[in-house]
Formats: sequence, C-alpha cells, structure tokens
Amino acid sequence: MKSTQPPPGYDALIVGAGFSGLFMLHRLRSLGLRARVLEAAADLGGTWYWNRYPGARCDIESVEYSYQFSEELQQDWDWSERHATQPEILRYANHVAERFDLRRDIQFRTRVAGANFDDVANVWKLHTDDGQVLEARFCILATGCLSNANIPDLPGKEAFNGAVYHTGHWPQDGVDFTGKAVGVIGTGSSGIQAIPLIAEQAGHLTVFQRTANYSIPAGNTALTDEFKRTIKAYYPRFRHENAQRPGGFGSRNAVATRAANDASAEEREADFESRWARGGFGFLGGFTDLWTNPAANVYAADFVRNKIRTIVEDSATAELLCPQQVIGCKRICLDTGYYESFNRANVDLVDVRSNPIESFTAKGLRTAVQEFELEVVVFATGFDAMTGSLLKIDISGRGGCALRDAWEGGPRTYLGLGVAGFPNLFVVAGPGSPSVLTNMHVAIDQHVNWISDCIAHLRDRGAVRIEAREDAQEAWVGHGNGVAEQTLYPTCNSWYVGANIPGKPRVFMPYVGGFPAYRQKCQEVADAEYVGFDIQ
Ligand code: FAD
Ligand code: N01
Repeated sequence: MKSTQPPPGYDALIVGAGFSGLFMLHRLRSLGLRARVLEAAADLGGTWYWNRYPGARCDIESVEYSYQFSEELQQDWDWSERHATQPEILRYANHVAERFDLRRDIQFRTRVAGANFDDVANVWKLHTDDGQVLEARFCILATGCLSNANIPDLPGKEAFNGAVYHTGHWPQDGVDFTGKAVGVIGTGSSGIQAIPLIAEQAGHLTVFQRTANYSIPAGNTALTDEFKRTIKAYYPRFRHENAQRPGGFGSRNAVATRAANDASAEEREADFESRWARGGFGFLGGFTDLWTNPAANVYAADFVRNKIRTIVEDSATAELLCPQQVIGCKRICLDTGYYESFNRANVDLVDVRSNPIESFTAKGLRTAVQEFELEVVVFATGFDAMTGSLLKIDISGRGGCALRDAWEGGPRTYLGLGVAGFPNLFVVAGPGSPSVLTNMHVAIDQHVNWISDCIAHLRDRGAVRIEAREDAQEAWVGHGNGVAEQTLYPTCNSWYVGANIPGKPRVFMPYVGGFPAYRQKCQEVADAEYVGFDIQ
C-alpha cells in the first residue's frame, strides 16, 4: 500500500563503510538521493581497517582487486605489488573516500543494533547501540561477509596472564612479538599469511592446527612500470574480460579446454608445476574438471602434498601439514614462505584435531595431553561468515517477522539481493550471490549498480516499496543448492557451509553458478521490470 506519510529522514541508510558501503554511497549520491552510512569502526575500509595482522594482503591481484567505476581513478592509482598489502589497500580506500568526498556522509563509531520495517510508512528505522534512531525508505546492508570474528569460547581466558588477539580485530599500533612465546590458533588464509612473519619475530611460535589447508605460493612481486602501463592502456577491456570469467578475475590466464584425464601424467605434472611457479589462484585453472570430478581433483591435491613433503624437512611435520580434503572446497590459501616456516628451529606444529585445546591457563593453553606456555595467543580462527554480521543485527520486516527466524534453517534470498518478508531491504554481496567465490570487487560493483538502478527505477515510477516474492526466492534457493551439489564444494567442512561455527545450519551459502551467469540473471530480472519482486 502506498504511504501517505511524509518521506523519511533519508532515502537510504547504508550499514558498513567497507568497499561495498563506500561505492553504494557514491552511486546513491550520484542519483541525487540522500544517503548516509553507519559504520561501527572508528574509520572506513571494512576488512582492510580491521585485519592489520602481519602479512595481510589481497589474494586477488591488485590491478583486479580495485574499483572499476571511474576510469580516472583506475588511471591515477598505482599499485606497487602484485598482491597489495593491507596498508596499501587501506590507503586506496581512503583515497577513494577523499576523491569522491564520501566522509561527510559517513557516521563512524555507530553500530546498528536493530532495524525494523514500518509496514504502514514503508520506512526502515535503524537503532544504533548508542540509542539513536534513523529513518530511511531503503536499508542497504553492506556489513561484509567476513566481518564477524569467530573467537572460540575457550574457558579460562580471564586467568591468562598474556595477551590475546584475533586477526580480524588487530590493534592499530601493531603487536611486537620480539622474543616472545607465541601461539597461533588456526591455519586458514589469515594464519597462513601471518605465521611466516610472526615466526621471524617470535622467540618461539607454536602453530595449533585443526585442519591442514592447501596453500599455493602467492608469487608476489613488485609491479613494473611497464606492466602497469600495459594494464592501464586497456583497463576497461581488462575489466570486461575479467567479468566474463566465473570468478570475475584471471583473464590473463588461458581458459582450460581439457579434462585432467585427457592429459598424460607428465602433461598434468608440467601444468601444475608451471602454475605453482607462477603462483596465485591460477593453480586450479589448468583442467576443466578439477572442481567437479573427485579423481581429477586428487591429481592436484597430490601435487600440492608432494610439494609440502619436498619443502618441509621433518617428515612427521610434513605429513601433518598435508591436507586430506578435496582441494579447493575450502578457500585455497596463498602464502609467502608458509611451509618453509616449519623448517625453523623456533616453530612447532601441534595437531589440535586429535587433541583439541581445552582451555586457557594462567600460563598459556592446555590440551588434554599438554600445557603450552605462551605470552601471546593469536586467534586466526576466521569468521561467522556471510550471515554473522547480518544476524547480529535485530532485523524485523513485514508484520514484525524476524530475519533470525526466517533464516533459522540457513539464509534464503532472491538473487542474494532481496529477502521475502523484508521490503526495501537490500544486501550487498551476501548469501545467495557469487560474493566470496569471486573477486569481491567485481561482485560489489555489480550489486551496487543493480541496487542503485533498482532504486532509481522505483523513484521514476513513483513506487515506494519493493519486496522479493516468496516463490521467486524459493526457486532461486533451489537453483543455488542444485548448482552447488554438482560441484565438490559442499564436500568439506568449510565456512562456505557454516561448518566452522558450532550449531550453524549447514547450507552452501554463496552462489556457485559463476559470475557471468549470475550477472545475466540479474540483468534479465531488471529488464523484465524486476520480475520476482512485488513493487508498490
Ligand atoms: P567489509 O569490508 O567487511 O565491510 C563491512 C563493514 O560493515 C565493516 O567495516 C564493519 O565494521 C561494518 N559493520 C558490520 N556490521 C555493522 C553494524 N551492525 N553496524 C555498523 N557497521 C557494521 N576478497 C577478495 O575478493 N580478494 C581478496 O584478496 C580478499 N582478501 C581478504 C583478506 C582478508 C584478511 C579478509 C578478511 C577478507 C578478504 N577478502 C578478499 C574479502 C573482503 O571481505 C572483501 O573483498 C571486501 O573487502 C568486502 O567489502 P565489504 O564492504 O562488502 O565488507
Ligand atoms: O579463517 P578460516 P581465515 N580450534 O575460517 C581454525 C578471507 N581471507 O580468517 O578448518 C582450533 O579460513 C580453523 O580450523 P578448521 C578468505 O576468504 C583472505 O583464515 O575449522 N582451530 C581454520 O584453520 C578466507 O577464506 C586472505 O578445522 C580452530 C582457521 O581456524 C577467509 O577470509 C587472508 C578453531 C580459520 O580459518 C577466512 O580466513 C585472510 C578452534 N576452536 C582471510 N576454530 C587473503 O589471503 C577455528 N579454527 C586474501
């Protein structure tokens, strides 16, 4: 029903000032809309504000992991390395904010605790943790997929005499590990990036590993002027070519044309070897069936396991570092000297799969069989991914229905963009969209543009309300599950399926059908007057 109420304070409220929220603000402003960003942190940058641990870098190449909406921006900005460091990426986010004068519409140190839809006025009311209430026609959740830190609830933490950190909440001034006894819990991307650098500083480093992960050399290097000139000379085409790839990146790598079994053992080995030497995510790009055929996947997994055995001198440690799951079904890690770290005399690997950490003690950590004396404990234990930050907010939609109830069995969205029962609410790069399976900048660009175009469309036709239809959502969720089941992705206990969080429903959350197919579907929906959404 159309509201006769006066328009609310803002056209749109955006939650989060990472790359999604910044671009969303820019786009809505360019439509002449009144938009405001609410951000819990003291400054902007999202992931790159919070994750300041040693070694933090992007794993997508810098020239691809960046905005594409402004040709002037991409021509002016110079990336110094193939995989930019966290400080450089944060400088870039700040540069973008200054360049497009974004700061004046961002409210920092403001955590959104609740968001309630007023069904009569067609207005979202956002409640902040310091008691403010802000109103807007639209609410856009740009809260991040990897922004809600997972800190295992180990008893005895208050008794521990040392310092405790999580990689995703790293202190602004850094941490001095010099000469200290340090424990790192977790061997995902964060742990694997941090461990080699902490090992160099620490007196002794104990790595607590629950699941071994596959890691490929990042192959990081300084970017030459010639390389930068080459990319800049065809940047728009480069972006376009990347967007044709399933993950929205990697267009400089040839597309695989044959299955692993169509190559001889020597050819397979040569392919893996050259990809290992080049480094980066191209490692699994040589054959068409590595993500779908278990037998083909084993070839790649065996290759990495053999590399680990070659690099790591102590054979028992090497075996413990050899992952057993399908390669690629947990996000592959990229490293600089990770496996080599275990050849250092001051680094030990402890298997906490067979002997889980039971508690903190005053002096460190205790498993069932041993106490480890530590001065610093680093949780590199990841995030309550994709839904964590969304469900932390007390969101209620049409008729007061709670998002936490609607998603009790796992997230359900239409295209990852809208949720049935929650009118005028959009999610950027959330569950049900390609999101974390892509270069996130490509996913964010497409989502923000789609949402902005949709809001402009509503304005132009004088509509005040849009809501995903239950049947369209049902069909999209079914399609997403069906596509995921055709891959090897759901076979392991990854954060993609929520397995890292006790009690979280097991659902494959991102859309695995590839960025090009997804973008086309979104475009078809928009072209058909937003079919699958009810508009009033
Ligand atoms: P975020 O950057 O997570 O920003 C969300 C913001 O919302 C945060 O600032 C948070 O404080 C705020 N927020 C959340 N809830 C609330 C609330 N209730 N109230 C107010 N504010 C709130 N992706 C890639 O594609 N390539 C990479 O190389 C890559 N590297 C990564 C490295 C690390 C260490 C991590 C953790 C992630 C990486 N990612 C990478 C994923 C990365 O999260 C995205 O690329 C991208 O930065 C996400 O931007 P965003 O704005 O959507 O979310
Ligand atoms: O988190 P993770 P992350 N006891 O969940 C272990 C992006 N990213 O922060 O596998 C003991 O991957 C857990 O063990 P297990 C990227 O998308 C990118 O490292 O659950 N161990 C695992 O080893 C990435 O995938 C970069 O058995 C416990 C680790 O902690 C995502 O962010 C860099 C435990 C967590 O690994 C998350 O990466 C960093 C417990 N109780 C992040 N609980 C780039 O390189 C958890 N673990 C760009």
